[in-house]
Amino acid sequence: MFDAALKDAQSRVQATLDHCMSGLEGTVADAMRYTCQGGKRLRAFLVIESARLHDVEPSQADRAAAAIEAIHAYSLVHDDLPSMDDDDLRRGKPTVHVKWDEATAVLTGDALQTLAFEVLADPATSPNPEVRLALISSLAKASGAEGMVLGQALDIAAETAANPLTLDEITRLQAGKTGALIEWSAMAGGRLASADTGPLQAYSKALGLAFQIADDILDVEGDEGLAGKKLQKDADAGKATFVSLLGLDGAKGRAQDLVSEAEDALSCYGNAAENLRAAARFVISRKA
Ligand code: GRG
Repeated sequence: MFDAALKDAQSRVQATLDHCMSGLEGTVADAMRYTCQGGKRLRAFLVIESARLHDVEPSQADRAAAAIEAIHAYSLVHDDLPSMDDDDLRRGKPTVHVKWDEATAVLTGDALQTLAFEVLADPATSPNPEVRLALISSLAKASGAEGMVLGQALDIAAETAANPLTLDEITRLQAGKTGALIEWSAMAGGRLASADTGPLQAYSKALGLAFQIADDILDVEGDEGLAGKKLQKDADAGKATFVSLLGLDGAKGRAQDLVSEAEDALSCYGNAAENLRAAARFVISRKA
């Protein structure tokens, strides 16, 4: 059931992204389309499933899902730049600055970011302007200087810090870098329905942290072929991670506890939230 739902989310968000970029021409547009291929589409899945829980019109959920995947794709293109993580491979393909050049990669990330807000601002995302505004302002906050950008800045600063980060500092860094977009995704369905987003927020806070711990575990134990990116980077750079701070078994135990916490947060939805619970289990068992 979860596999089918994830596949469905993947094809729906791809179709929506293709539609939203269909009128664009030129090199940056080509690089945007290239960047928006592949990936697990976990964030799109969270939007679509949280929207389904609240009986939101599927076409509206698909647009919010496309918006978050566009922001996520922008962050990956910029993160891969030589001035940041300097990666050659992403989703099993050459990164944008390798396939094109750095200027194209910067512009592609910029254009994907603005596309996300354009998609949310369109009445096709919600006929209610208050809902559109709530989606736009919460996404700006989640991706900006209090959210993902803050997390990325803390991560870059950690590379030259005199001492390795503590567990609290790593947790704060990751809550921004990875957690903020995951939280936005899982809360989007509630926002689209103008419903209480409390349970989805509790679920997604635990899920986001479990996702990042699993990413640190994959960095140590994963297979580069399956992951589609270079691994062991954190260890090579001598960076503190959940694995270096908790040990491999400690990190696995903490991730498992967070999955249970995420599952429990959805008790008010009963069986209807089974796909979201399965997503929490998937996050720590994934190989990519
Ligand atoms: C450049 C402002 C700015 C932020 C970059 C997302 C990010 C912040 C950096 C990516 C580096 C990284 C490996 C982060 C750890 C977790 C993460 C976000 C992994 C990639 O997300 P997945 O696994 O990727 O959902 P797919 O390809 O499946 O979409």
